[in-house]
Amino acid sequence: MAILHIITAPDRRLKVKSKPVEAVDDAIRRVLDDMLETMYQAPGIGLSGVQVGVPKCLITVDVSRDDEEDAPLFLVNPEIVAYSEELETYNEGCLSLPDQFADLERPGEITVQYLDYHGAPQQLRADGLLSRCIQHEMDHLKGRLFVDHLSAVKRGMILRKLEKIRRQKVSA
Ligand code: GNR
Ligand code: NI
Repeated sequence: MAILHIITAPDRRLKVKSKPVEAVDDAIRRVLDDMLETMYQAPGIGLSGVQVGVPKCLITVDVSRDDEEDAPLFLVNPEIVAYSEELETYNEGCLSLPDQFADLERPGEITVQYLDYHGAPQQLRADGLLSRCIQHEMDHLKGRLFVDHLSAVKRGMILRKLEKIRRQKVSA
């Protein structure tokens, strides 16, 4: 297992559309294991392949609380097959937009089909934080970040702030 580097915005690699996985083999499982370890270490509740430079349709999620058992979830080639009409608002963050948060409306409940860690087809109905996290990760697979849901003004503010932080780090 290995900790992978998480790409932060602005970076063109975060805009790449991820490719479906052809077979869930040992090489894919190794990437999933590394993604999970990277996500726990960050720490975050979700991670997509594209964020660690692997533009394949791979997602890890764990929305269990600190006082609960770990509940890792691996989603390969996820497809959302149903959305609730009701929208919910949640203050979203992203490991690729460090320390940046914004309220975002999304459908509260989803049904997602995917392949699990063993390549078996699964269907999951999710609400609350799990639904939020899966929708956020699926945006990454389409090359989208949560700031892409905001107005151009708000998005520009966040991205310029991150550019400035990067320039300070490079010159330090
Ligand atoms: O750790 C994360 N927390 C989070 C909080 C609200 C909505 C979405 C997320 S996902 C984020 C990790 C991440 O950036 N995954 O891509
Ligand atoms: Ni994210």
